[in-house]
Parts: sequence; structure tokens; C-alpha cells
Amino acid sequence: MSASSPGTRSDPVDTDAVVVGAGFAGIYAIYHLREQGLSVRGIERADDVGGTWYYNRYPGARCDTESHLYQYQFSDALRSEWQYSERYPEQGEILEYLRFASEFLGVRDEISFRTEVESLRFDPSSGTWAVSTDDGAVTTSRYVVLALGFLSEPYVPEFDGMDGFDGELYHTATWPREEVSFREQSVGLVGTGSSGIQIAPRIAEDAERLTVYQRTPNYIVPANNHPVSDAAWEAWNDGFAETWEQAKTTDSGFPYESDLPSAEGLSDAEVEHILEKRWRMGGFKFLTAFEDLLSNRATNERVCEFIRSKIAQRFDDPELIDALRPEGYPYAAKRPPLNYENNRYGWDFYETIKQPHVELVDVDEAPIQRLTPEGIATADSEYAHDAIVLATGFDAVTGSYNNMEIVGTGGTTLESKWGSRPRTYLGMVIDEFPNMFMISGPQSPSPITNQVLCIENQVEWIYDLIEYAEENGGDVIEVERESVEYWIEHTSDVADRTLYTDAESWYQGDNVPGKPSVFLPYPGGYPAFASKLEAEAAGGYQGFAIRDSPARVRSE
Ligand code: NA7
Repeated sequence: MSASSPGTRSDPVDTDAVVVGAGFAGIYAIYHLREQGLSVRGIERADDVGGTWYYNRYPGARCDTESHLYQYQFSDALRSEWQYSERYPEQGEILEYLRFASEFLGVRDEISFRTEVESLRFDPSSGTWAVSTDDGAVTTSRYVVLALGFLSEPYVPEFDGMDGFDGELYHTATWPREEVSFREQSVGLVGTGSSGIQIAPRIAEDAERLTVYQRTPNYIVPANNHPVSDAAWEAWNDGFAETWEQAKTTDSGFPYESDLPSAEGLSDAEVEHILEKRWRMGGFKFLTAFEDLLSNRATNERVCEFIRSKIAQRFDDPELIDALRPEGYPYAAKRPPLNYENNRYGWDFYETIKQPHVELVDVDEAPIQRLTPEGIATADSEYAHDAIVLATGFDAVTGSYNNMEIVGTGGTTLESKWGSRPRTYLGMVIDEFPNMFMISGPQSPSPITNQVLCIENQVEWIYDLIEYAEENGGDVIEVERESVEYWIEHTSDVADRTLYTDAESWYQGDNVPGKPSVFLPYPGGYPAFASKLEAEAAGGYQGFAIRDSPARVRSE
């Protein structure tokens, strides 16, 4: 397909499609659309591919997805050329993989690096987008694909005195490229989510003192990371097709079967037996022990108790046990971090907390009030630091859309459209924003589901829709408002039937003051989502209005 078939336009465009972002999603979108015959231009603000893995280069950064599942599956040739070295891939290796993949797929030449999109404006008369970038250029394009990532916009708390701190201030999601040394320093680490838990041992091995500021104790499960042998990798590769087929049948999109539908009605010994086995497996395999973990409070509470007892077993100090005990919200309703032994002493997060030069400070009871020139002031104490590391997370899922002005038909801005909550159909399209597609957008399953599986599915679905429109309808693809209303309601109904809404989490925007509290991912699971996509396509995209722009001249 190209810009000249089957209809022709009176006004030529610079490119058929602009893809914004060059992480996992952007790379595949550029590749797939181009392979299908569209001209594509990628735009990426960084000087390399990688997306969130480009920026989150803090010591200890690692992906909680198992490495054989954290690679594209659409190309056997690509897969056969790559091997990760550990069960969970470390940030540097993921970056290497994405560099390698982008070269292997030949997409790098299509990407303008070091270029930031400032605005996207839809012109209804021509049915095209004008993409303005910070180099002063305006690119016209028929389609826009936003592959912005859902963990791309760092969340920085607005502590008073932030600018007045005399030491170095870091955020895990904007870590410097040059090596950072904490030697002989007193370091304050704010945040004990996945990033805080991963970086804590690495700071502790270097620094003279580490103070960990914890607001909410987490349900932390061992990762059980280990090197991957050539033989193990080969075995994974041999069974890859079946693994992915199996992954597509589970809600999480991972090929992990549950042991039992529920823990309800089981004896303590039975629950213990299953969870001990899962604990040894580590990672998200622990999460999938019982099918109803996120829908049945009784099951969830039994799993919570098991984790609490595991934490208690690791400490002699009752005060520390108490301080680290997670309660008051269900396990996995908030993104559950994994625990890695990832420094040279083999300390995981809990072992780090035990070290004599490490202190845990509870900032739930006595919150951080401000930064002073010397360090951090909480409601009841002051702490002196040479450096402060904010591991405070992200303005997740929707935050990355705020950095550019997106203007649809009739001058509607995305900011106003999403004022009180994001509005999408299938997490990919928005009414009044024709020919614009999101990958891993709000109300898509990506943040709580196997990423790569979702990305490939969404990219391919988007292309199929474009192809269908070009062949059957017109050059303006706009989702019907009713479809969006339906999807918002459906997403929220499904979320209300889960335990997700019982925790304050970035899944609901609760971590960012003032952000509307709305469950952001699609919580119905991968198979349900995939079948919605299939049904929409099989039904001839009834949820959309596909029409000709005034500028389109039909060749028939
Ligand atoms: P997270 O998981 O959002 O964790 C952020 C942490 O920062 C969490 O412990 C927060 O406490 C804490 N935080 C945020 N603001 C403050 C203030 N003002 N005071 C004290 N503590 C604060 O981000 P991560 O980067 O660790 O992980 C993000 C995702 O990346 C993760 O979920 C995986 O998907 C990979 P809280 O829990 O809100 O009380």
C-alpha cells in the first residue's frame, strides 16, 4: 500500500506514518508498517533506541519479565541471533538487544534521533497530521502512531526546598550516563518500589551510609535470578512457538499455569505447600499460584500472610519486621516488586536493610516535609546527605502524552479530552483524533500483561485497520464516540470486579497528587482483549466511522 492507492490525494504528505518513540513498541511499529508498504518516519527524543530502558540506567536496573519472554517473537531469524545471559535481563543488556534488533530489522535509518515532538495537529480538510518537532520542522503524515511507553514520564515529588539541597539529586528514571560514585557519602534513597528495591543494594555497597525512606511496605517476592546456560536458552528457543501459544491463553500473557483456581477451602498445609514451591520458582510464577488471586480477597489474604511470614523469618529485630510488614492492601493490586541479589556481596533488598550502615526510615507516620541544604527533613527528624536518590516512580500510562500538544478535529486538545479520565477504545484510538493510534496506551492491557505480546498484537491490529480502511472505506479512520463510551464503562466494570481498586497505586494514578484516580490498564486479561480486537476486525470495524477526507480524490 502507498499514498497513491486505491484513492489519490490532492495534497501529498511527507510520509504515510509517523511513529513517535523508539522502544519495543516503536521499533516494531516502524518495522511492521514499513514491511507492509507504508513510508514511515520514526521520531525519538533520545540519541538511541530503548525507550524506558534508555533512561532507567540506574545501577541494578533490571526487568522483572523473564528474558526469553522479553524479546520479539514475530521473527525467528531475529530470535535465533540473540541470547540474554540471565533469567531476568539487566538494563544494559536490554538496551543492547534493542540496538541489535533495530539494526537487524533495518529501522534505524528511519528514525530521527534527538528530536522531540512538540505538537500534533490534525487537519480535517486533508485528513492528515502535522507533526511539529523541536528542530523547527513540520512533517505531514497520514497516520500517527504514539509508542510513548507507559513508564516514560518520571514522577518527581514537589518537596519544598528541592532547589536548595547542596548535594547531588538523582532520579532513577533519569539516571546520568556517566558512572555515579557514592563512595564515602551519606545517601538518602526515597522510595521502595521496584526501582528503589533494585538500587538499594547497589548504593549500599558503595556508600558510607544509606538511609532508605519507605512510605508503604511492599509485598516483595524473590526473583530467583540466575545465569542462563546455552543449553537452557536453546531449549527455550526450541519450544518457543508453543510457549507463546500458551502465553496467549492466560490473563497475564505469560506462559504460567496456576496450580489451583483458588486457595479458598484449602488447608493451611496445602496452601503452604503450593506457595513454598512457587516461592522457590520466584518472580511472577509466584503470582500465578491461584487463579483468583486478584478477584478473591480470601485467597489474596492467605498469600499476603505467607509473604508476611517470609519477611518475618528474615529478621530478628521485631521493629524492622513491623516496619517492613505490608498490610492494608491486597498483594499484586499494586505492582509487586521482585527481590534480586544483585550486588557483589549478594545482598538483596532485605539483606541490605540489615547492614549496620543502612537505616530504614518510616515516612508514612512522619512524612518527608522538605529538602534542606543538608539533606531531608521529615515531620520528626532531619537527616544529612551528600546525595539523594529519588526512586519515586512515574506519572504512569498517561503522563507521557502531556509533553506534546495533541489537537484533533475541531481544535479539541487531548488534554481537555482526558481531563477527568482517559477516554479510548481498546486503549488504541480516541474519538475526535482520527488516524492516531496508541500502543500500550491507557485502557490497554500492557501495564499488567506481557508487554511484547501486547505490543506485537496491537501494532499488527493497527496496520490491519489501516489496510481495511484504505481498501474499503476512506482515508480518515475515526472511532465512534459510542465505542469509546462502551470501552470506558467496560474497563471500569471489569476493574471493579477485581482487587486492583483496593490499593493506591500508579495503576490508578494515585501516586501523583491531583491526578484523577481511575484504573488505567485494561484489567480483563490478554485473551479477552485479543478476542475483542479479533471481533472488531471480523465485524468490519463497526466501532469506527471510516470516510474520505475532502482532499481525497477517488480514482474509481
Ligand atoms: P513506584 O513503584 O511507583 O515506586 C515509587 C516509590 O516512591 C514508592 O515506594 C512510593 O511510595 C515512593 N514515593 C513516592 N512519592 C513519595 C514521597 N513523597 N515520599 C515518600 N515516598 C514516596 O516506582 P518505581 O520506579 O519503583 O517502579 C515503577 C515501575 O517500574 C514498577 O511498578 C515496575 O512496573 C517497573 P508509596 O508506595 O506510593 O507509598
